[in-house]
Amino acid sequence: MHDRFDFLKNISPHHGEVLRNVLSKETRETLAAKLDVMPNGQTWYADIYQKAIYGPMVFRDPELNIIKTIEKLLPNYRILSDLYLEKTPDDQGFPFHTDFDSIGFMEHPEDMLTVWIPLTPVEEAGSGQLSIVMEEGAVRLSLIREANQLHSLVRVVDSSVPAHPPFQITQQEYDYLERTKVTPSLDAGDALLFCNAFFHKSEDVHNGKRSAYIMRLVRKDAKFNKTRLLALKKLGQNLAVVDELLKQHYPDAL
Ligand SMILES: O=C(O)CCC(=O)C(=O)O
Ligand SMILES: [Fe+2]
Repeated sequence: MHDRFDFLKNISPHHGEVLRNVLSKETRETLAAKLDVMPNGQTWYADIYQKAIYGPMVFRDPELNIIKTIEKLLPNYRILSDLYLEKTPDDQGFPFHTDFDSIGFMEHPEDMLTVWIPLTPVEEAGSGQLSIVMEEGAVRLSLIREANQLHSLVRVVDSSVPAHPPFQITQQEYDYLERTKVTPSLDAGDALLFCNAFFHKSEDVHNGKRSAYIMRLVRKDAKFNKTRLLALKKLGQNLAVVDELLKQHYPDAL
């Protein structure tokens, strides 16, 4: 039967999936306690969110059993990095964006998959949900943005590459994204899977605090791009992961 979203399955097979109760109450509480005592990150994320820890790497903590939990749900993927974001009414959060100015090191960026897990329920407007795009037109627009980010990274290490005019979105395109976006309702511990190459945005928080634990997954057979890994290293982005990948795949480049 014809499926309206066949095109999505071919680019990113899990984009838009919602998995219920991925992290139990007990795991969430243990995780939250560990993240609570970690200091706020020193990156620009901390200017945007009340608390933002870039790469706490807590998924490796054996007490949480997160690696096994994810392995069961997504056997073709492995967790590469994580991120913790607390958002309050004072934090604007991210408007529509794609993620490759900080994690643009994949040879096939569309293979990267985020597992976004709210630790507080995000069930209605004002609770800090995450919106994604699923319409083919919106997804293709995302890929123009992605190509733009990857091109900029190549330029960081190869100045002979001419600059491209900055990516800009028109009001019509913005209205289209707003009109067609999908905003799933999630309980604490549920997970939204989305492809980092496609536009997504965080919605407003009206009261209190929304917290989310976010994991970046790659396919187990993923290939990494040397030029862009070196560019991210030069920019100082995501160094824990970038250094690990360089050491593993391109030790000669170090
Ligand atoms: O949780 C948020 O507010 C934004 C998350 C996001 O943009 C991401 O995980 O890439
Ligand atoms: Fe993002």
